[in-house]
Amino acid sequence: MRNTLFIFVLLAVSACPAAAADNLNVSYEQLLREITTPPASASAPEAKAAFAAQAEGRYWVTIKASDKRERTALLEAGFDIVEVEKDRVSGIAGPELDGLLSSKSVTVLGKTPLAAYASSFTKDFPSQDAIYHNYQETTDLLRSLAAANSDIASLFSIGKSVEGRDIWCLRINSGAKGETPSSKPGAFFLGNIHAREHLANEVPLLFAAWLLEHRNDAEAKKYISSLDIYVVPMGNPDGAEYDIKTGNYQYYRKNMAKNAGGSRGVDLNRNFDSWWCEAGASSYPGADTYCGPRAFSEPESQHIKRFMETRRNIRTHISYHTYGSLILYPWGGSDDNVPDERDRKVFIKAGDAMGKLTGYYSQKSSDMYVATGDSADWAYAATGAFAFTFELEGRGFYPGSAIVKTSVEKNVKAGLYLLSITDNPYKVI
Ligand code: 0X9
Ligand code: ZN
Repeated sequence: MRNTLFIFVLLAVSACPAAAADNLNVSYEQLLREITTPPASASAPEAKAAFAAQAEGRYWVTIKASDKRERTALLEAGFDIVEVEKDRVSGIAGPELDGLLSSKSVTVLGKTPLAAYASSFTKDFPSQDAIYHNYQETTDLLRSLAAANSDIASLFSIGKSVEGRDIWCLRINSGAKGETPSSKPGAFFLGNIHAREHLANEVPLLFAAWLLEHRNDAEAKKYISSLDIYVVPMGNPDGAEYDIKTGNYQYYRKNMAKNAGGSRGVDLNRNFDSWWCEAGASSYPGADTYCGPRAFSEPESQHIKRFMETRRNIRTHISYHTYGSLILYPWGGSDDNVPDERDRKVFIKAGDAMGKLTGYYSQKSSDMYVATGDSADWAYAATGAFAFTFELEGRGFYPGSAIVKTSVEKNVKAGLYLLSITDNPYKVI
């Protein structure tokens, strides 16, 4: 179904370049329409078997944890916190955590085999979520958008992943193209550095599609002509592909690095050089919060580093994650406030404004838990960009297809707000 759409867009674009903007109108609306009407088909039995094998020995666990210090300690022990409630956290634990779960220091409130837990989501397993964009579909859509808007949009790779996939960046700028520097104020939207957070690809991807479709509306036009806008929707393409490739979700978080000792993956949101691996991260390679052998050990985080360091015009940034309906601002790796009082006020004001537009709750990142090495802390510390982490809405990592339309629409508003302050973020205070 999706392939048909891409072929249509590509044919239409190549056959009639002058009508490209009209075709994109079809494209964006069509994308959202499809999202509300998912195809109904059952998962293949062999895919179910593959998931069962992957889920073997892994559990969905609820543990007592009453404050952020306890939450941080659990992250350090390698527990993959997924949901935070007042007095407890829930998440995924593999066999390596058996010792922790049976120790006296931990109160386990619930423990369900991951396969049984996941089966409650069967109606939204990948065969029914075909409207989400996998890596090839993301690539195709980005290419279509760039081709149909070649006067203001260009596509380039910021570098390759561990497994050699290009990490694509769509740039929207009425003057500079590709990797040519620009002195216009820049905004950088990054998605999906955690593999299983597929909605975090859709939101920036479709925000880019929205901007280009509305390129002639006064507001979008203003930003397109005055700003340097970058969208990297899929920051961890290997992990995102691994998570879906059997047809059943794997609950996979990390990249696909081959670790010493045989395990797979580094948590890219613990691999940045901001108090690297000091808190809320694990140095155990098998853990979901594994920080890697050293800061920036991973090509994906290295590319994001280089990308931002070589574009010092970038003033605002969102890294999209799921889930929690939260807007988080630095610091995440320290209990402290950012030392610059004016900057702190900008974070609070802009976070609250985007909170109103999305219905998300804005707070200092470490108020959830302290976790060092995250990309937003690094981005702010190293480049001065006002860097936010968005935890998009939804119950679970696989919230189904209907949520995409809702989430994209509210995040278009937040994205536009961020663009509106990118020329001078200090104007909000
Ligand atoms: O733990 C993370 O990396 C993010 N949550 S997620 O469920 N998407 O994995 C939150 C990062 C917030 N940053 C800090 N608290 N440092
Ligand atoms: Zn995440």
